[in-house]
Order: sequence, then structure tokens, then C-alpha cells
Amino acid sequence: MYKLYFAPGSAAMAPHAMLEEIGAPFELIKVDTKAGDQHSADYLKLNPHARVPTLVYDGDRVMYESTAICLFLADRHPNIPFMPKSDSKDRGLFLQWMAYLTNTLQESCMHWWHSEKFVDGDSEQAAVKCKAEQRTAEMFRFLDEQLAKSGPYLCGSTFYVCDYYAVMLARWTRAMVTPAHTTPNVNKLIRAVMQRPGYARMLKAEGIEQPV
Ligand SMILES: N[C@@H](CCC(=O)N[C@@H](CS)C(=O)NCC(=O)O)C(=O)O
Repeated sequence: MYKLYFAPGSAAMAPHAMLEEIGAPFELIKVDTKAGDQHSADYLKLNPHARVPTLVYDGDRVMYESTAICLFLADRHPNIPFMPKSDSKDRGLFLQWMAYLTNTLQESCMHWWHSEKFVDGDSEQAAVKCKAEQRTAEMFRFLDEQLAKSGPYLCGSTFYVCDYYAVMLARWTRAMVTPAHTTPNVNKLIRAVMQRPGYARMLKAEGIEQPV
């Protein structure tokens, strides 16, 4: 039995979609981040950074960081090929995308969503947000070109969990000037990923929609 602490539309989307697909029993525990529940004493014992997602597994084992949870679940449930095997030709590219998505693209989105965490002052925050919006759009344009050359998935013809991760981040751009779903090949990727039962069930369970 897994327990996934999540907030709707958060970085929990990708591991949540995996759990929906894996079929192992899991419990979803909603953390009301708008109300500040991530700062409660009980939650901080699980995740001292006051963020979601957090995964509890094997009774009392705890881990956080969305990408790490995705890789962990992919390792544990090889019945669904969420990640290429270590000797697969796709392995290097897959790891590249997981790292790029989490530490570059996700971070750029975070600057847009939470400019107040990076600088003080209204005009400074507006400047950070403006730059983050440009950088995020550039990165999605780059991904779009990659997909045009060697899609429909990030590693070519095979879906892996990096595609869940990219589509989760695409949703985070929905209120930006150039949302990711308006680039044609990212749009195709979103549509393909939404056909997967896990992603569709995750959207429903979280009560959110994915713009296409
Ligand atoms: N690097 C972390 C980032 C997690 C993160 O920032 N989660 C956001 C929601 S997407 C959160 O919990 N925000 C609450 C807050 O900042 O107070 C991960 O990928 O798991």
C-alpha cells in the first residue's frame, strides 16, 4: 500500500498517474496547499520542505521529489515499461529528459508561478515572471522541435514516464502568454498521453482538466 500526498495539479501529477496505472493499492491524501497545510507539524515530519508530492511506502518509508518518486515506482513495477531498461538504447535519452524536465523546465515554471520566492518587490517579481515566461516558452519550443524530428514521444516511438512529466509541466503553462499546448508537437504529445488510462484517471481524481 502506497500513500501519496498530493495537491491537485501539482508536481504530484506524474507519480499519481503512474500509481493509477500500476494497479497496486494506494491511498491519495490531499494536502490543502492554499490553506497552508503543507506547513503543519505532522506534514513537516514527512516532508521538511513543505512541498508535495510525498510518497509513503513499505509502511513507514518516506520519500519526496517528484522525479525520484517516478523513477522509484518505475523500478518497482517493471510490469509497465515506464522507463527503458538499463541496457536499452533509449536509456541515456530517457535519463537526460528526466533531469532536464525536473531541474531546468520545472524550475523555470516555478519562477513564473512563485516569483516571490526568488526576489522581493513587485517590479522585480514582475521582471522575474516575464523572463521565466520567455524561457519556458523557449524550452517548450525546443521540445516541440525535438518531437518534430523524433517524436511522437520524447524518446521516439515509445512512451515512458518522461512523457507524463513533460505533459504535467505543459499544463503548468496554461496561463502563460504562449501555453505549451499551442505548439503542435507538444500538443500531439499531450493528446497521446491523455489516451493512457493512468493519466486520464489522475486528471479525474484530482478534479482538473488538461488544456489541448
Ligand atoms: N522539486 C519538488 C518541487 C515540489 C513543489 O514545489 N511542489 C509545489 C506544488 S507544485 C508545492 O508543494 N508548493 C507548496 C509551497 O510552495 O508552499 C518536486 O518536484 O517534487
